[in-house]
Amino acid sequence: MQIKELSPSIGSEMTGVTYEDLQRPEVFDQLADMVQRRELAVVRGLDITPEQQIALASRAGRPVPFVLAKYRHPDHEQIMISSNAMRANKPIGVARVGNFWHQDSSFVKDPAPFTMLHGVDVPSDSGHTLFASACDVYDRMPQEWKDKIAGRTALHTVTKRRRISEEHVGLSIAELKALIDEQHPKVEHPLVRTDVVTGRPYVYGAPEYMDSVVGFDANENAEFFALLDSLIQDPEHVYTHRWTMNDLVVWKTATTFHAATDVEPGVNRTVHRVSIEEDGQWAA
Ligand SMILES: O=C(O)CCC(=O)C(=O)O
Ligand SMILES: [Fe+2]
Repeated sequence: MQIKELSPSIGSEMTGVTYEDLQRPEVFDQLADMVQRRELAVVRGLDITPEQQIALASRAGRPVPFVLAKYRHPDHEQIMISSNAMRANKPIGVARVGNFWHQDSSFVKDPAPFTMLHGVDVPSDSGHTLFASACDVYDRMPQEWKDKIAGRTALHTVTKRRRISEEHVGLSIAELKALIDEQHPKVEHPLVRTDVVTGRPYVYGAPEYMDSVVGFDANENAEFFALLDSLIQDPEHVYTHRWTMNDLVVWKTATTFHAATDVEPGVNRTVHRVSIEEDGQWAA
């Protein structure tokens, strides 16, 4: 077994381990430590079944079924199929999941703290996943802005990213926005939080999932969102995960900004996604 850091600011990678190795408490604890201290952990080439993925997730916390039933794995409700592939002219899963910078589900009151993806059919030349540490983003923020956001909260929303579906046909844009606001009321979160394990402060809020910072006027808000975008997307501090077959990728949803990149035309990409609630096992 080898462990190495994937980039200076985020991510650790474990290679040369099997599912059987992960049954050993010291190996699984090592994985937990990688996730907790480095925000993101990759186990390269882990050949596991959906049952085994769920079993691993259950040792971290409680795997929770995806909200939309039609995109759940047919035999395992805890797995969401994130895929652009078709079978018999029907999508086998949800395409274009997370193709913009975000922290998972920050628009809900209590997001699940861990996400686990298994790369079951992944291209190597596209469909990468970009990651940036929210702790590192805070550290790199100019002091003037740290002072401006200290003690503030932000309103989070899914409105900018909610997809249009059949129920929306015929609505005006204004009606659609009103409906989304009603179905997904904005939630307020502190803008700077502290990680319970590392004690590091981090920024909680990605511009695509935020409406505004409470108390900022429109100009301050636009300036802050532009600053955040530039800090998050700074190429010097982004780790690009180039998938290899069967990679298992686990991250802390609060301290990890990430974005999926496009898949080249004509190529399939399928990952199995499990969202993990805190259940007294891994601290969250
Ligand atoms: O498939 C990916 O690369 C990541 C998509 C994403 O944002 C997620 O699953 O939370
Ligand atoms: Fe995501």
